[in-house]
Amino acid sequence: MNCTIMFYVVLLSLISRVLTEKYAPYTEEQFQLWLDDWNQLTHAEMHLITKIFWSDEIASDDEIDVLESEFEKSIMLSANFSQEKLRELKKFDWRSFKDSNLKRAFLRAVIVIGDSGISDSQRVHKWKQIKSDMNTMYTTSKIIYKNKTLSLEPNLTSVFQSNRNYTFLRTMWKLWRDSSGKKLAKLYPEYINLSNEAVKDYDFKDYGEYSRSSFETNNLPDDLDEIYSQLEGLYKLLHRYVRKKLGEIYKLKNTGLLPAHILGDLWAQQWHNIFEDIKPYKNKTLLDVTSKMREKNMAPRDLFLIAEEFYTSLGLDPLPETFWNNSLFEKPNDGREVNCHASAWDFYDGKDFRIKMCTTVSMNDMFVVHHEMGHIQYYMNYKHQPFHFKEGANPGFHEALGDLMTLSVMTPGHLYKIKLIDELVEDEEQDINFLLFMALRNIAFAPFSLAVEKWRWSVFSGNTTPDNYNLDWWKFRCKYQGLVPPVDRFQDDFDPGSKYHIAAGVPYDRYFVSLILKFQFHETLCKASNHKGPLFKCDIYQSKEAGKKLKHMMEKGSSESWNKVLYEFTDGKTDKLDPSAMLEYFKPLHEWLLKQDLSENEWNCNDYLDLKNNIVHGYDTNFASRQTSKLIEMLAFLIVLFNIF
Ligand code: X8Z
Ligand code: ZN
Repeated sequence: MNCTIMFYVVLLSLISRVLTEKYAPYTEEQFQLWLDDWNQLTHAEMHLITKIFWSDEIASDDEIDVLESEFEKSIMLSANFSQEKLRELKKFDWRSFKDSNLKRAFLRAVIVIGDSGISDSQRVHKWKQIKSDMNTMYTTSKIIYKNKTLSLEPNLTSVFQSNRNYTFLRTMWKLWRDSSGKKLAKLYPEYINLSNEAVKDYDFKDYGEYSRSSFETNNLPDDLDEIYSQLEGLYKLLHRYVRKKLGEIYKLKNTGLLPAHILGDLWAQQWHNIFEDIKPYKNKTLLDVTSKMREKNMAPRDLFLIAEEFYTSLGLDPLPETFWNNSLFEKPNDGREVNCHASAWDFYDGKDFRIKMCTTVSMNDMFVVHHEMGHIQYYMNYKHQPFHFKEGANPGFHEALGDLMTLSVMTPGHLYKIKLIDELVEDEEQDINFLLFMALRNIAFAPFSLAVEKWRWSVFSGNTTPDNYNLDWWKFRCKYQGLVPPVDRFQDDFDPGSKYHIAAGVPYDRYFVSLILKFQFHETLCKASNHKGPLFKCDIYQSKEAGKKLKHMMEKGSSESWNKVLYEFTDGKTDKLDPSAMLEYFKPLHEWLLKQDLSENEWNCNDYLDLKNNIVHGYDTNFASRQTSKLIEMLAFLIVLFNIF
């Protein structure tokens, strides 16, 4: 051993002895001290890191160069700090704690730093680098079509919203996957290995189990399956209705499945953009108020003002001046490469909260703005909590807050109140139209969100190996959503990486949970605001009672178990995720769909999954080859016939 190494070994053992002794004998009282220390340091650390991340996501190339080294330094600093804290944490015997608040604080701390288990600094660095590279690759992906460069936002998003040319959409669908996901394919296996390595230190089986631990149950996959089984009937009816209508438009064949590129969205995750093409009652008023918003010359910032007004009408606090000064509301047109995926930011100083969004003036974006502002409201309301409780009761609560508002804002009654529709027509046909629009957004989203996370859990657990990444992706998407790709997909394609949350490593189970929760919240708040009549007509606008309940829930952050928070919020109705409010909301549509003349939809994914050759057949290729084989059969029959006579 040479002198320098010797020196570091002695130094490290001294440091570790000092640290070990600082909190010894690892009692409950010592844990409180540990928490106080950790909180103070983490707030400061996270404030700095968030500032760097923010600048990295919106800065110009020159600025990025300057930030790069600061960024490198800070991620290593934070990794070392968390690792040291994780080591200390493991020494406390939390099961023997008497104070339940401290027990909970302990479990929250494990969630916050439980993925800091990689001790080799080069490997930590590699993990952070891969994550950052995948994120950058995705957010800077562009496609070239007929010598024109198209970006995801606003170009491709708008193509899928409004273009109805089957083959053009198919081309765009494939080009996006070639230019985004496929490029990430090589990095993903290493990302998975390192993620798993990062959580092994705290006895999590794999990263999927670690990420599920925020939901405080060992049973999340089964729980979600059980909930979905209650929604599946309605989804399948919706699927059959959509297939019938799109079948008429595009002359689709009757396979029970749908091609994934004609549902108004690049990932077929929410289908409301095709509403106008397939709505049952054609002569009813438009539900999409985009044209009205543009007619009124609205600017992106106006959408934020509308959303803020909704929140303050409930008695919640207005946004601070810093929010308006520091947020990014529009895609810069000075050549900067910003990450356009909408997000809300907490800078952990109790003052600075921001939204980053490349807003376009459209109804769709108006709802995204409400969604993001829900995150900001949560941040503002739990700002007094210690760091480990600065989260939603579970991650689904955080996602549900803003979406909950959109259930009110989208009602024709509300849009009329805020002068985005001129005339309010309320009859059964209009109701069915409206509910279909909402089902295309919400019911269609349930199997998508489940498929995404089921795939990722399968990858983390090793059930899905790199060879089968793409094949299994389509297995899940076909099984849950009844969708197949429009063109053949091969082993070297990596379609999951063409979705932001896979490329950026953002969990997706939270959106499924939030989908269920928001209807439970809506039901409770409608009752609190004295709403009479069907749930789908309820608008909680201006209800101070609803606002009070929300504030109370948000202020708790994650300081209590989500079951307890939900129980209190629903006035003792339930402490569980329960889709019955959602089913109640859609009941009139469900009954209407049952009366329609719709063909059965037992879909058979095996027709499209060629396991032997690791190919997922495209909707059209399969059709063509099936047609050819039918033709050959017919010819053979004719030849035989010809020979006989
Ligand atoms: O990513 C988001 C938000 C930010 S948390 C814009 N959402 C998911 C997605 O876009 O896939 C909201 C709905 C689902
Ligand atoms: Zn969100």
